[in-house]
Amino acid sequence: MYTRCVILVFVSLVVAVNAQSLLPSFTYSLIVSHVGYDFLGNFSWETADDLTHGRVNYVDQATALKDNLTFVSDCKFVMRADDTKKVAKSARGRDSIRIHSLNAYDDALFVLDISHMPEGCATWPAWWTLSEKGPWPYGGEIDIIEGVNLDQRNLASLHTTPNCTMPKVRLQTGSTESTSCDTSVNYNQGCGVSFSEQDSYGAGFNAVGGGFYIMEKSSTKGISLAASRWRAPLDVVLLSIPDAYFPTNINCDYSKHFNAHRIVFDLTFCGDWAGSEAVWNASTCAAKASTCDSFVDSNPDEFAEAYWEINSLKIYTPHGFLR
Ligand SMILES: *[C@@H]1O[C@H](CO)[C@@H](O)[C@H](O)[C@H]1NC(C)=O
Ligand SMILES: *[C@@H]1O[C@H](CO)[C@@H](O)[C@H](O)[C@H]1NC(C)=O
Ligand SMILES: *[C@@H]1O[C@H](CO)[C@@H](O)[C@H](O)[C@H]1NC(C)=O
Ligand SMILES: CC(=O)N[C@H]1CO[C@H](CO)[C@@H](O)[C@@H]1O
Repeated sequence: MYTRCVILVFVSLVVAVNAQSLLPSFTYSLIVSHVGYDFLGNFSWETADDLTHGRVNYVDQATALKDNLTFVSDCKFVMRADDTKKVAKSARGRDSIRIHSLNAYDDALFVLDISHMPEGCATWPAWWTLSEKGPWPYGGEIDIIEGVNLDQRNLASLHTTPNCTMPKVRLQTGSTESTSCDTSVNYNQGCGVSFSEQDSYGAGFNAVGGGFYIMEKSSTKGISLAASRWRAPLDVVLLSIPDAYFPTNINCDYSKHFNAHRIVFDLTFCGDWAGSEAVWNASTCAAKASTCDSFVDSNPDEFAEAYWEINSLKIYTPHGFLR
């Protein structure tokens, strides 16, 4: 039976320039709309080792479809971790998914509508964008959704070449965690902003049925991010103060640090962040296993909620063309 997808479509997003609003300053036009099957043809499934040392085995598209780690319908695109098998000590890790878009985007507004994001101990999911040209960190990295283990708040960050710093206080509702975006500072911590809402991430976000995540990448204004758990109309979200704002100015000139980006989704386990001894031990997850890796290996059933469920990914550009 064919069911029409319930999706909000903004063919042309016309928002007046407003000094109080950081997000919109153009008339944006929808140029790309990914729903259901579109993801299969427009993204590439990556299988390389995780550079953040995660206990993960990224599988190719055919394997993912065969094992139902990727599930597609007219209205849904699901990417999950395997939650059926134990992982052998000698194996690379738990089966999971990492994909990147075939297209790359300069100035654009990205609107992700999700019903569920991966949650649970050992998980480290991310929705982010990365310079197509690189090599990293040239051209920059923008982490839009990111967190680990049982986190309740989203952490958005930029990672760049040297000479990119952010003011501690700026027009955003989130709190500044670190101000240097330079990857060579603080062991590549990046400049991070923790979202103010509890439930902007993980189990709480899923409990309310998910919502929108929006990122504006603008060479004239910089980078703005917003989350909306209640599916408020998009123009309301866009006219509100963003959760995280990374301005372009003399301390971080956008044109020197960012170029066209691909879109990436991934779900790794443990590794440099979720699995670091200090982070794992500090989390209540440590009561379940002495190390993150051993937790991943022995508890497949704990990964039942480790999945992305995407309703749509829409991309708008200021002038209505790709590049
Ligand atoms: C595959 O995954 C989808 C989405 O989670 C689920 O609805 C479906 O029942 C699964 N199919 C099988 C054969 O397990
Ligand atoms: C960073 O700025 C300093 C001081 O202006 C300059 O000397 C240096 O070359 C810059 N580094 C890069 C990588 O742009
Ligand atoms: C973390 O916990 C493990 C097991 O309880 C312990 O062996 C290790 O020393 C702890 N590490 C840190 C950094 O707290
Ligand atoms: C933006 C983009 O690349 N869209 C393509 C997605 O995949 C379908 C077919 O798989 C193409 O027709 C689109 O052009």
